[in-house]
Formats: sequence, C-alpha cells, structure tokens
Amino acid sequence: MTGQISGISPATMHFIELEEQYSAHNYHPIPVVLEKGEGIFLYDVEGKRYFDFLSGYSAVNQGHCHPRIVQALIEQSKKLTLTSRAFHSNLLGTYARYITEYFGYDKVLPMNTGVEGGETAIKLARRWGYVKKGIPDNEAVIVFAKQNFWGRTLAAISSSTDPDSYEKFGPYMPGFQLVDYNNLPELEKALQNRNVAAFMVEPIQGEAGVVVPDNGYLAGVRKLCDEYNVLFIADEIQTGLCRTGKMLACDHENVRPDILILGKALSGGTLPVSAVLADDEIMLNIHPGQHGSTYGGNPLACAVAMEALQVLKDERMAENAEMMGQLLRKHLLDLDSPHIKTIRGKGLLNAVEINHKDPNAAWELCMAMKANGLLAKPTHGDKIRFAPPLIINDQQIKESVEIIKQSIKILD
Ligand code: IF1
Repeated sequence: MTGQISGISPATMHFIELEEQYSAHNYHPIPVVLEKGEGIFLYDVEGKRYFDFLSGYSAVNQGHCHPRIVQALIEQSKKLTLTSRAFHSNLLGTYARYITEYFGYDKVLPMNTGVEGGETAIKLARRWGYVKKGIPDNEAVIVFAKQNFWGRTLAAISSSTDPDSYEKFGPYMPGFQLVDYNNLPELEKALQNRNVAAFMVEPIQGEAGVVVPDNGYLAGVRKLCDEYNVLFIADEIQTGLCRTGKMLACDHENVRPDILILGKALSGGTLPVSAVLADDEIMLNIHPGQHGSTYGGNPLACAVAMEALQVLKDERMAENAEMMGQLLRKHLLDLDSPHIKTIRGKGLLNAVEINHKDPNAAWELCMAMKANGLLAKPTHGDKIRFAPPLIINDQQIKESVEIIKQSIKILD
C-alpha cells in the first residue's frame, strides 16, 4: 500500500514502513512523518513546516511544546514522577485544590486518558444511583446520545453507534441506552425511567463531525436532569479548555454539569492526564479501594496540568479561540467554494463538509493541503476538521485559508 504513495522521500518512506511492519494497523494516517512541533507549527523529517490544523485532536490547545508547560515537565521530572496512590505526594493535594477551585467543584478524581475519565464518570453515576437515588442493584441505566464518541474501551464502544468502533468486539456493556442528540423531548422520555442514573453527552459532538446542537440544548438538558433527578455528565474532553471560545463549552449556556470530564489539553499534549470533577454528594460515594489507577494523580501529571491550565488563562486562549474562530469561518465562507457544502463550529473547533462526487475528495484535499503546508484529517469520508492550536493569530489564519484556497482547486 504505502509503496504506491508517490512523491514521498526515502526517509519518510522508511519511517512509514517501520510503523506498517511493527505497529498494529489500527490507524490510517496522512503520510507525513513529523519530528518537531513548535506553537502552531509541525515539522516533518525533511524539515518541511506545516500549519497544524488538528492539534492532536485538541490535546495541543496551548500549542506544541509550550515553553512553560515543557519547563514544568522538565523541572518536576527531575524531582519525582510517580509515587502511586499507596503514598501521598506534595503535589496531589496542591493540584486538587487548584483544579477544583479553577472549575468550581468540591472534588477531583484524577485519571490518565480521556476514556478512563468517561469510565470513572459512569462508575460515579452508577454508584450515586444506587446509594443516593435508590435504583435497585444492577439496574442502573446510563443514557447517551447517538453518534457519541468517548474512546475505545469495551464500555465506550458499547454506547457507540459507529460499526467501525463496535462491530465484532461484543458482547457489550448492559445498562446503556441511546437517544437522538439535540432532541430534548426524546431525552425526557428516556429520563422518565426511574432507573436512569445519568445522561452523558458531549456539548459539541466531535467525532460525529463537529455537530453543534441548537442554542438552548444544554440548558434544556440541565433542566430535564434536575426535574428527573438524573446526573448530567458533560464530556468536555475535546470541547473543554478554551477550544470552543469559552473555558468550557457548557459556559456558552451558563450550564454547570454534575460531573465534568476533562482530558487532552489538560496536559497541553505532553502526557495523558484526565480529570473527573464533581461535588461531594457524588464523589464521596466511592471509598478507598473502589476505584483508581497507578498513574492517576502522579506528581508529574499534577505539575504539568497546573501549568497547562494556568497558561490557558494567562494567554487568554478562550478569547483568542472565539475571535480566531469567527475569522476562520468568515474567510472560509468568503472562499465561496462550490466544493464546501457547510462550514460549522464554535471557537476553533470547526469542520467543513465537502461537496463532491468523488467519495475520496476530502482525503485528496487533505493530501493537497499537506503538499501546500497545512495538516488536517478527514472524518467520516466527507468532513474535515479545522482545529488549530488556540494561539494562532489573524495573519496566520489568513495564510492558512490561502493554503486551503489553493489546495481546494484540485477538486475543480
Ligand atoms: C482516536 C475523533 C477526536 C473524545 C471525547 C473522550 C475521548 C475522545 C469527546 C477519549 C477522544 C479522539 C481519540 C482519537 C480520535 C479522537 C477524535 F476523531 F474520534 F473524533 F478527538 F476528534 N471524549 N477523541 O473526542 O479520549 O481516551 O483517546 O484520551 O483515534 O481514538 P482518549
């Protein structure tokens, strides 16, 4: 396969073939081999520079190798990196106070990957359901929205509507139910079941192709969850941490979820760090020995996460994401390209839907953009996510759109 890719240097080919031979084939990357990142830019093994319009799926909101985050990483890594939770560290309490005050919750439960954050939130919700709501044992139901994406574990794929994610990995987790996204009447029907412990939802659906719900949806979810005594779990792993132009996407509707899940940019792309935030009423139903992780809350992660969060505020990244997002969408609209069917998004979480008879058009466009110095990846065939790091400026937005403009000509 890779041998047929034209215009690729021997060095690039070498690294692609190594992956192909020795690494599982669970991804289909754009054929570029990166070796350096700095701010909004990535550099390949030839030294070619690219605008990064993916940001590690929003893990790199603060920009690649942010000097302050890297500094925190280096300093702490020379001192202490892991204690496990068998012992205390001087940083876990410090970090826990920092992040709970930052987001306004009583407690944090620290984990590593995003999907572990989701698993943790669901365990918390089930436990709350049995202990506080009085759901009969083993009958708790968690409701999700169709087209959700929250990771790759067996539980996560059990709520998936994407056959690529779930097919031939069964049997699946029981006690999960699906409703349409952005549909409050259907959600209300589901919540009438007294055994529902929680509704877990992304404020904007990322994997589905950046699906922005109607104004009022999140406020409506909040209201229904209150009415039916159901926990509102917000998966802000991708939408949180300034990506959509606010600290949290829920802030657009001034809504406070009962359980907030963060990941990705919580470490600015340096190591896997996730967090689940909730108040004592929910969090204190889990006792010693009932949940955890070897690396969860390790001192290195604590030091890095505090710096990554502080950088977001100090550099006003929410405000910049809001302004640059508007500029990006405006310039894309101004292209007035017949090949762009829709442009949607909030802040710097955006997607365009390609309009073309060739089902490979989005991939071809990404290849042309790569050749012209901009990296993005198609999802679901015809959509391309445009999500640069949040430190991009207006001149760089203009240059990026110029690259997109030149590249899209190949679809004429
Ligand atoms: C892959 C997309 C992004 C997420 C939300 C939890 C997780 C994710 C809302 C799990 C992860 C990823 C993982 C990556 C592709 C990707 C993705 F293309 F699927 F839609 F970001 F846009 N909740 N998203 O988006 O976090 O366990 O991975 O740390 O290939 O699986 P994780």
